[in-house]
Amino acid sequence: MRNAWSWLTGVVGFVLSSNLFAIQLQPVIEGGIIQPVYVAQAPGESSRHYIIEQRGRIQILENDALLKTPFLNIQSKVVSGGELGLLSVAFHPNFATNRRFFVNYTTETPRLSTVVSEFQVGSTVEKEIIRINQPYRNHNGGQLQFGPDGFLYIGMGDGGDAGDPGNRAQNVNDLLGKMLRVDIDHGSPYAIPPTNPFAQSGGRAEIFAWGLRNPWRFSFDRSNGRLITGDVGQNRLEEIDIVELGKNYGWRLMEGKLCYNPSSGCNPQKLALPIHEYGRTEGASITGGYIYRGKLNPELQGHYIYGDYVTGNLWALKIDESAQPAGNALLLKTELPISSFGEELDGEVLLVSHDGSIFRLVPNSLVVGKKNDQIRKGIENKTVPVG
Ligand SMILES: [Ca+2]
Repeated sequence: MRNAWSWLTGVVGFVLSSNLFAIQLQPVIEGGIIQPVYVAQAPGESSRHYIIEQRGRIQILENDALLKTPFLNIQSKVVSGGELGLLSVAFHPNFATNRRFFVNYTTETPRLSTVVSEFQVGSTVEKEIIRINQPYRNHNGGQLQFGPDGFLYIGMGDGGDAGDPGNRAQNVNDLLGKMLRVDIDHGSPYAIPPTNPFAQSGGRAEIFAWGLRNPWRFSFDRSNGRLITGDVGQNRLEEIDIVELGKNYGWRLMEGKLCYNPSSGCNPQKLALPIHEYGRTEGASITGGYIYRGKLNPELQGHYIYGDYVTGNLWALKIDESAQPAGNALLLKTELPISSFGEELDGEVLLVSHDGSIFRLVPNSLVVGKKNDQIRKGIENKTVPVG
């Protein structure tokens, strides 16, 4: 489907000057998918992309064509809309042989809840891993990822509404507002990794870290195993956190590096503060991405690619060897509703636009000839060097 001409004319966004980051968005798919919220590849399947539609389907894009039959259709179980829906998929590290995969969705049957379930290719049997009641319709987290330790990580938001009225994120006896970690290869339906901070006592054994507001999207750096999340803010600050075992990321005591509740005099001493934050002039809802480890954009090596759902800004935050931020750069003002990012098997990073498109980050230098006439969104030249 994609020939050389369509590849060239299909590139949206261009950069007028040669610059440290000359990045554009190359369409992977435009149209045929409804409200995509995630894209993933499965181990060993480089020609396939699994596209998660919020309403409750997973479509397969194979060699640039959508397959007629969805990979999964659980629309009858899923309540969708706003922050609800089928929110992500994670393939078992041994998927190529065991065919096991996991999904995270919200349901209203019998009551509003997050469900993480396991399926196996070729079977319609659903094995429920965990079900967590949701007090409100927003802040459901939704990301699943397997860590380098082989455990399944589950991002849980504070359950809503605004300001975490039940103070759930700070309550270690509640699974909301947490990063959870479970071992789905042992136990039934799972075992607790023995190094989880409350594996023995003191709180819910599934907790890996807490004090999160809504870790909508998180990922692992494939180079060093670091867990990095965007945490969606309340009224003032969007933040990026490096999430480590047993740490408290502050919410609702703090929003970013500011006191939230109490509004002054909060004590940050025992809290882990974000490595980066931004305010309302830049965006209003962070979408966490991936540390870039691909080949197409060598200048992005080691940068955390992330964006904002509301403004469409796309950034790269350099993170150094000691996990410290080393410069943030605005790559593009896309004006796209950036619902997610995805990482391909070869490390390239994809951007998911909620309005029905998926793009790959590619360098400007790959484009030859005249500037393309299919720029849809008025993407500006706003790349700036790291500084
Ligand atoms: Ca925080």
